Amino acid sequence: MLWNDEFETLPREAIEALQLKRLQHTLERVCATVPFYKKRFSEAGITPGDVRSLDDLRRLPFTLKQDMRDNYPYGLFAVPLDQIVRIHASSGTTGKPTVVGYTKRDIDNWAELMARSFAAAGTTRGDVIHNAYGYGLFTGGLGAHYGAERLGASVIPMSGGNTQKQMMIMQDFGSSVITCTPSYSLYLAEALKESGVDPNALKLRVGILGAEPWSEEIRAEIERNLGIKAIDIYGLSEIMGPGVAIECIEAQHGLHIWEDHFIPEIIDPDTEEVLPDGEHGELVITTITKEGIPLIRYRTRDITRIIAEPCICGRTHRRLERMSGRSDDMLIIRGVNVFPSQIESVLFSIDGIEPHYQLIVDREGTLDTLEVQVEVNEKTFSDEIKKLQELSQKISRAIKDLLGITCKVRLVEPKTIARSEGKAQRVIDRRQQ
Ligand code: DLL
Repeated sequence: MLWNDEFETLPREAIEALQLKRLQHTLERVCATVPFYKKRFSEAGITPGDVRSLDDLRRLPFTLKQDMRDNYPYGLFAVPLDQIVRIHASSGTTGKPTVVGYTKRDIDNWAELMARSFAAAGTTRGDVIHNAYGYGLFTGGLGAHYGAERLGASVIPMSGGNTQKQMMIMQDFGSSVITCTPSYSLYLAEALKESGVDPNALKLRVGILGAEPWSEEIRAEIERNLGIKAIDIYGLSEIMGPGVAIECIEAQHGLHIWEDHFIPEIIDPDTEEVLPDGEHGELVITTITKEGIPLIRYRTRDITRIIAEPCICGRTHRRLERMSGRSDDMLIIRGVNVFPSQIESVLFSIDGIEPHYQLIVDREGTLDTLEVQVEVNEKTFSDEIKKLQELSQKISRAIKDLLGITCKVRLVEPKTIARSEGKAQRVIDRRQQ
């Protein structure tokens, strides 16, 4: 179902004309209001006036996550704080997370695009939307919430966790749509089974799942175990939050990226060359309607390709293929974004251990697990068991404090972790995608 017939079916030339107009306006604005962009553009020898076609976009410099950290917290905002009505931040980092701010109009556009996304996923105002994305600094909860309200559906603001209660509400309130991560939906399916509830007896019919990588195999399992249609939704806090792109229920193949608000490009992550439609590479997004924190050529690090062929649903916005990975080492563990370097900094702040470690990420049942294997030095190794236990508890507590995730710590003898001659293999990800 279309939510906004006019914009969702704009002919290609009209989308591109709108994109160019909005891009030019955004460039003028960021150069006038954000010193970072003014400097970057002048270093690159380009002014907003030089951008006369969409092809000229490739002449502009990229924006990186590091740029957001360097300008923490508000340095990239394009409006004064009194025009910002909401602040979110990316999960998984303390110290310097990436911070984003929304004006009233940004929140309005986000709600609109999420409503559009819900409609594309085949949901309507008649649905009871059980929103199990986390509410808080993470964009999932509030992003889906505002969109579900804009759609006119009945939204249950569940947030994450407390699976027993989720199951009770789901049965008693007649939830027909669930919004959560794919892994949590599998966990719920398992929990329902264990408590003897037949998912087919529930009203549940659609899952709008995202915030972490998943696969066609996992989709099949979710659809089978919960008796629902599972729809892939993509987004990132830097660009807006959930609702940047979503699959339509008609095709369930490729995620329509809302091109009247975002311009996608695919680049080779090494050479930074723009690749033609259809080729795999890193997704780069330019926002063209955002007021609070517009981003120019933001490198998402997500790997995908653009599907330019028309879609059976009639929407004219191009599609992104399901994300197949990342071009950096960021891991997503139970929905939390984790960089191995963050764990490394915890390890290195603790006495008695060597700078050799390995992170083993796995999946037990449907939940991600993290084991941190770290070498202790000779002196520590000869300590009594109790001391070693204290040490491993100290490490796991420090990781929990920093990242909010529980992990298992295994202290190993000196020189047992394989040394490598090239890049160290710090991460072993055994989760099957
Ligand atoms: O995860 C926003 C979101 C919330 C999207 C709810 C969908 C649903 P961040 O916490 O900033 O924002 O994490 C963004 O998560 O760059 C991807 O690497 C990954 N990601 C998000 N959606 C998908 C997806 C939210 N459908 C990062 N498939 C992104 C694969 C995804 N990866």
